[in-house]
Amino acid sequence: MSYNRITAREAAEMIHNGDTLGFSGFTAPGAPKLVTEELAKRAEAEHEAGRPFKVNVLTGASTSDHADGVLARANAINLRAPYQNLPDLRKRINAHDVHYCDRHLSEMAQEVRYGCYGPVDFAIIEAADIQPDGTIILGCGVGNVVTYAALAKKIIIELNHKLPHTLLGMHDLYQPLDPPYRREIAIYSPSDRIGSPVLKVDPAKVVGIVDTDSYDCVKPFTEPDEISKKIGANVVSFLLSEYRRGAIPKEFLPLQSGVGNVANAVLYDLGESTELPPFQMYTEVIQDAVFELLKRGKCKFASSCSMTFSDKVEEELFANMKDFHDKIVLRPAEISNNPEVIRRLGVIAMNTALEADIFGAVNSTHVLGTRMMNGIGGSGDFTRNAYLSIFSCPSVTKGGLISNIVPMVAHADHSEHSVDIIVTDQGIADLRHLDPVQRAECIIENCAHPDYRPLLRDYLRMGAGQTPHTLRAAFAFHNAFSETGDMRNADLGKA
Ligand code: 0RQ
Repeated sequence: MSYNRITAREAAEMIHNGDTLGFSGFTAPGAPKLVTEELAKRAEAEHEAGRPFKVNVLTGASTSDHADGVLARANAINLRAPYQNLPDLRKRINAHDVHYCDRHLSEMAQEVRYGCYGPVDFAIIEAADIQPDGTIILGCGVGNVVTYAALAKKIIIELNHKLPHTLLGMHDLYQPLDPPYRREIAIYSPSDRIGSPVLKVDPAKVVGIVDTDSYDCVKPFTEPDEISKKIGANVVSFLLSEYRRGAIPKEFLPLQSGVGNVANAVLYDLGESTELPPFQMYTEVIQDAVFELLKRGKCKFASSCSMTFSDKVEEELFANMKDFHDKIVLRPAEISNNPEVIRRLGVIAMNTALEADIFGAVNSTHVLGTRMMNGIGGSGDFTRNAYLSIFSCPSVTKGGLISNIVPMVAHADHSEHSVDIIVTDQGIADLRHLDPVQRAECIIENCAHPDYRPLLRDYLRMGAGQTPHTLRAAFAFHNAFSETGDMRNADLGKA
C-alpha cells in the first residue's frame, strides 16, 4: 500500500473555511505540527485578502504551539473542544474569538460519533510509521484519533521521522460499541490489552502523507519549589497513613496524577518512600517523573493516553524502547479515562485545584470565576469515579493576595460529593466521614493559610442550615480581590 506524498502546504490548501478537523494526540505528543503551521499561514493570507477563514478543531486534549498556538494567533479557530492549555488560545477564548467547549475528555469521542459536532471533514494524524498494509503506528499521544479517523471524510498523515518505528506495540487501540450495544471494557489490571497495536484506516480516505521531523518541545520540569515540596510530602503522608491502616490494600492501588509541578513533586516523593510498595498507574498523561520511577522499578506499569516527556527524556526512551514495551501502554482517551475502568481498578486520583471552598467544592478551570485557564480535562473523569479523589493546591497564590481556600468557589467543576481529600502546603483535610460544618472546620484549620483562617471562621459562623452558606457574603473574598487587589480585605458584613 502506498499513499501519495504531499507537502504541508498542499495539505493545508485542501482544507476549507468552516471545515471540522480532528487531530490525533493528547497534550503536545501525537498532535499534528506541520500542516497546522501551514494552515495558520493560509488563514492569515485569507484574512488579509478580506475573506473569512476559520476551522473547527477537535482534539484529544491540549496540543502544542505547532497547532493551537499558531492557529490561535492567526485567529483561525471557530470552535475548539475538548481541552486546551496555551496562553494565545486562552486569550482568544476569553475574548470570545473562539467558541470553546470545555468537555470531559472521556466523553468526547462518543459525542463526536453521535454527531454533536457535525461531520468530521479531515483527520490529521501524526504517525511514527506506516506499515506495508497501510495501517499506522501512532506517535506518543493517542487522544480520540480512532474515532476521528473512522469518521473523517479525508485523512492527512504527518509522518514524523523523529519517531522510531519501534513504537509499534506501545499502543492498545480500542473503540467501544455505542449504547445500547456496549459491552464491559475488559481491563482488569492497568497492563491488560484489549485492542489493536496499529491504527486501521480506510486507505481510500488518505489524501496524502506529509513528511516532518518536528519535536514536541515539551519543557523539562523545574526543581519543585518549597510549597510544591510541602504539598507533595503531605499527599504522601496521607497515602502512607491510609496504607498503614489497611484502607489501601498491600499491593497498593493504581494512581492517576494530573500535570504540573505539584503533581511531579508528589510522584517524586512517592518514589522516595521506602514503605510504599512499587505501584502501577492508570492515568491519562505520564511525565518525566514517571519515566524515572519506571526506570527504578518503583512504578511497575503505566497505562496512559500520552507520554508527555521532555525532549531529553523522549530521546532516552527512544534509545531504549525495548526496555519499556512491557511497562507502558498508550490508550484512546475514552479508555484511559473510562469511568467503568477507573471505578473497577480503584484508582487513586490526584489533581490540582485553582481554588477549593470550605465545604469541599473545587474550581479547576475559571480564574476568579470568569476567565478560562485551561479546562476540566480529565480531572472530572477521574475525580467522580476514583476510589480516592485528592485535590491539592497551595494555600495562597500571588504572594498571599489570593486565598485558594474561599467561602464558596466562584465556579464549580467538582462538587463536594466527589472530592474526598484536600491537601495544601498547610496540611490535609480528609472529608469523607464529615458533615458540611465539620468539613468546613477541617478545611479551615488544616488547609487554609493562617492569614485567612479568622475570616473563614467568621464566614462559617454567619450561616445556618445543613450547608451554612451566606449568599450575600459568599464571594466577599473575590470581590475584595477585584476591588482592592487583596482578598485579606474581604468585608463579610458589607458583601
Ligand atoms: O498564574 O500563570 O499568572 O502565574 O493560576 O497556577 O499554581 O501554576 O498551577 O500549573 O499546577 O495549574 C488547576 C490550572 C493548576 C491545572 C490548574 C493562578 C496562578 C498561576 C496557574 P500565573 P499554578 P498549575 C490532567 C488533569 C484542570 C485540568 C486537569 C489545570 C496560574 O492543574 O488546568 O486537572 N487543571 N487535568 O497564580 C486566581 C486562584 C488561583 C490563581 C492559581 N485561586 N485565583 N488565580 N492561580 N490559583 C491533565 C489533562 O487533563 C490533559
